[in-house]
Amino acid sequence: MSHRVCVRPDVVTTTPWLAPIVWDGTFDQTVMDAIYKQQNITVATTVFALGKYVDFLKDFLETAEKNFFLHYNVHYYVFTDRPDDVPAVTLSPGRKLTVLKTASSDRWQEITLRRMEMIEKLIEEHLIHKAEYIFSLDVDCKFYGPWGAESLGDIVATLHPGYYGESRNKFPYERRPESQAYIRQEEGDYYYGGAVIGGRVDRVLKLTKTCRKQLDVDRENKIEAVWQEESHLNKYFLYNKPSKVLSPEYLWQDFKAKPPNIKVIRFSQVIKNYAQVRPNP
Ligand code: UD2
Repeated sequence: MSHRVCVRPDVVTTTPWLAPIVWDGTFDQTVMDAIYKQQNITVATTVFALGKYVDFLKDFLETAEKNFFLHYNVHYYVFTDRPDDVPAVTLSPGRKLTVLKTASSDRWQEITLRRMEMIEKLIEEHLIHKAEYIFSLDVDCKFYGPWGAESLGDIVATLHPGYYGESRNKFPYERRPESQAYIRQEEGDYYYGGAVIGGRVDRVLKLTKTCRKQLDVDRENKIEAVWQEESHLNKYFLYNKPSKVLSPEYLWQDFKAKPPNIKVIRFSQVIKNYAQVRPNP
């Protein structure tokens, strides 16, 4: 790769605070691996599969084993209320899976937003000295392309595929001042997806702790942000800018056609029947 030419003139590759936005062609995989391989890092990966979402695990894990941090130490942590239904997927050397029995809920909103406190606890009680990096990923997704060390950074956000390139007034931020997730009309940089969060474990601990506290305050005030923990995540990133931003190559949606500026889809939400998989409407 030449270091003199702009390799992706068709997309924005840097945020206004000079964090890289990762697109295919903007990084050299060999250099990335040379940096991180010598550190012998472990990438903890949390995935929640409660209720019928346990059915998404097989494809998620099988495709992860073909694409996600190949030849690195990866430790999956599967939170589920149905441990017996976790599929047996053969893992490559250096890769582990731990099942964590988790209480269910009859509200999907509660399931998605409680991920913050569960990740916070997992890091505090277990991961802080066991892994260097962590990713929290939605389970109703598949890997279609390589995802590796180029995605690592202190604190990593992902552009939501539904809103990248949109103007700020279209972002579905929480607009009620009563919620801790409130963002004013004239604020906000991007709309980030709740499906992919990553970074160094201590930095993700700070993120999950802060969001969990804000969610607690909202709960006391009997208000639930429009997109649950995703709204609080967007508020967090407004004041704590991500050090690296992943392009929608890292969070696509199967129902969307691939535009020319998406050269490779790495991870994508599968098409699901919400009425069938969620515990409540
Ligand atoms: C969006 C976000 C999601 C989350 C949610 C907020 C993207 C692409 N998706 O997706 O990350 O922020 O809005 O409400 O950014 N889950 C279960 N069992 C359930 C319900 C959910 O295990 O019964 C888990 C599962 O890991 C799932 C995740 O929670 O992947 C997110 O839930 P969703 O996929 O139903 O949320 P969705 O599609 O509205």
